[in-house]
Amino acid sequence: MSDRGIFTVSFESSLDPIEINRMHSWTLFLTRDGAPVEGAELIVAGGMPEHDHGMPTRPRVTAELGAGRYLLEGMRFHMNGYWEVTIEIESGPTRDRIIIQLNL
Ligand SMILES: [Cu+2]
Repeated sequence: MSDRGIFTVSFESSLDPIEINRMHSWTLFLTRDGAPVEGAELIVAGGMPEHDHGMPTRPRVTAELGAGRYLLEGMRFHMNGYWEVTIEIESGPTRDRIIIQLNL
């Protein structure tokens, strides 16, 4: 659930489980009030807050797959530990943010 409670985001990784130092992609699924959201702008950044560093790559949404699904490429985590992946969401006039927490 996003910070303001407007959107939900779930993800599916092309690598499951996620392996350290392997480039992979995610498919993000964006909904609002239970319905898929199309045409949104998603800006993704990640990092390890406890280590004060970001990701070694700059992941980007490269394709909209329809039905609220978005292809996120360039995912790579280079350390084990606690990561946060932050997704800034812009859909029409509505903005919100969601943080996905990962223990790798
Ligand atoms: Cu680290």
